[in-house]
Amino acid sequence: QVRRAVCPGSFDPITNGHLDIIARASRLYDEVYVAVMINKSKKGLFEIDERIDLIRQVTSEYANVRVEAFHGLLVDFCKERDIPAIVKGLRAVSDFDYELQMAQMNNGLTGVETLFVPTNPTYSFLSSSLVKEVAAWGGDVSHLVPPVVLDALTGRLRQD
Ligand code: COD
Repeated sequence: QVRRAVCPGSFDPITNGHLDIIARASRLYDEVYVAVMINKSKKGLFEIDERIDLIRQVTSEYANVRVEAFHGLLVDFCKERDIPAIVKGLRAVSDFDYELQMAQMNNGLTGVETLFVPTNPTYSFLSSSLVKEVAAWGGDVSHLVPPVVLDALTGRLRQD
């Protein structure tokens, strides 16, 4: 029996915090899916294909990680691929309330389990939106995202 898990998110763009959770999940499971949510009502800084491309580049050293887009319910993504576990990073108690609601809802829908991994404290204040805001105003985010993501951010923000 292959043990599968999914790390879902928006990843607009992927940060070192996301990457830490994906790397740790890849050591715990045989196959890890990174599921990039397509949200038609919220346009991100990066297109879905760009996000996927960046995630593929920074996870290329993990042979058991695959990256896919999804829309609709996460539980359906899991059901279609026979994935019994969702792995989420917990940054602080502020994440807990909403994450618990989603975990309980998802479990009620299909029985899928959610496992929480405590964030590396180095990244507990880190989110894609803060990275974008700091980078947009010229702040240094080079320690918060992988080098290819930094390049993509710099390129994108220069265009705007
Ligand atoms: N350190 C560690 N982990 C982190 C960090 C960090 N600094 N930052 C983020 N993470 C982890 C968290 O586990 C987080 O949940 C995940 O990475 C993704 O983060 P984001 O910000 O890219 O993505 P979100 O929060 O926008 O993703 C939300 C989901 C896509 C998971 C959620 O909306 C979802 O499942 N949507 C699908 C629709 C659905 O099924 N809805 C019903 C839910 S009950």
